[in-house]
Amino acid sequence: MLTLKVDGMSCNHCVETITKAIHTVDAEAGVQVDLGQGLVNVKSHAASESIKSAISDSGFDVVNAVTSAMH
Ligand SMILES: [Cu+2]
Repeated sequence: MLTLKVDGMSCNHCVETITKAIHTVDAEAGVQVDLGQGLVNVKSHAASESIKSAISDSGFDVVNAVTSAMH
């Protein structure tokens, strides 16, 4: 599980945009967004760098990776 702090998310449309962006990297990825805390939880085998760039390419700022699980 990768948890990312992402700036700029404000509504469900943002959630949808980010979810779609992550699914272009890994169609099977599990994405869960906490709008209140600005956190995106991603369950995926894709490289975290690929997920981060997909999110920033969709127009949001990835502040940092809060946690990154071991494989
Ligand atoms: Cu929005």
